[in-house]
Amino acid sequence: MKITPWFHRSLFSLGLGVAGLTAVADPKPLKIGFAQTGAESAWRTANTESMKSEAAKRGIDLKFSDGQGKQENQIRAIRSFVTQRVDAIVLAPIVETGWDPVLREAKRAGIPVIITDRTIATADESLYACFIGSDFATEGRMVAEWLAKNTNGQGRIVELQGTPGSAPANDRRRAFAEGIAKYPGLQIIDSQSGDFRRAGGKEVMEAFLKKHGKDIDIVYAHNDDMALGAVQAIEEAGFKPGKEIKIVSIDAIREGVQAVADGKINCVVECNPLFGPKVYDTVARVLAGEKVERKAYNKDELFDATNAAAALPTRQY
Ligand code: GYE
Repeated sequence: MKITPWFHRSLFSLGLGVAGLTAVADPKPLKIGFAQTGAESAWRTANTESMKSEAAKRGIDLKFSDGQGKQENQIRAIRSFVTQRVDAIVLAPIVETGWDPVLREAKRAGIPVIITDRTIATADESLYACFIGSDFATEGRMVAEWLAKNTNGQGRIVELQGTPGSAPANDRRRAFAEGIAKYPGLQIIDSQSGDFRRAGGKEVMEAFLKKHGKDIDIVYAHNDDMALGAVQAIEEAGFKPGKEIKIVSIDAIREGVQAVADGKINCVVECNPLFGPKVYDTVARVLAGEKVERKAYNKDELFDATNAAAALPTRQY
């Protein structure tokens, strides 16, 4: 077996080192640094809550950093985790590129990095231990298929993109475009970023309505917060969301599923943010030197008028 640099350290953190030989447990809790993107959406709030509450439950000493939507803040946080000599680093990368130098610093310090939520683009796969999150391309494809089925393959679409350069914006955009390409009657007539924020979705939708007016049949939003912002903009412009203008989006936050039950949004594809337990299980396995799945995807469902109301009572976020 190849002994990774973090393997030795982890034995001590888990109380199995020299102390383990004499059956004396190491009381030091596991120290984990988590570099979160920010607080842009309800999805993000639920994700942060899952990571924090699960850490508290397990007695993990969690160093939490809110990147406030900026990659440079996240890079600074990772550097500070390295200086603090945490046992492991969890990163939810705001954008896909630009992580190699700081991940190399973590690697040199022997600290494993677990990428969660959003993927990164790197030529050096040894810079992180594994990825845990959702398959954004599948989500985009599911939305496209639902639309094709429920519109007879007809409609002019405006797209509300997520944060530019982020994996979910890139993948949801590409997979959706590929998905509707088989239906020439479905056309994207405009596409802009609302940065995954409700206010951003509302603002961009207002501009779309000014520019395209009645030409808009469908809104494809990369997340529910922007879809809910679009609902507001559409209502204020005197149109009926969900009827005159169909809306489809991704996340399935409670408010999104509620809007589907209310007939204002037509379909939401789930992107489950509650993977704190899975992340800490995986960190423990990585620290124990076990082999883990390179990319572990959460399973996501779809909600529309047929099942949204029934799902509401058990929605967790
Ligand atoms: O869909 C959006 C959030 O990265 C999957 O980020 C996440 C996305 C999620 O702001 O609401």
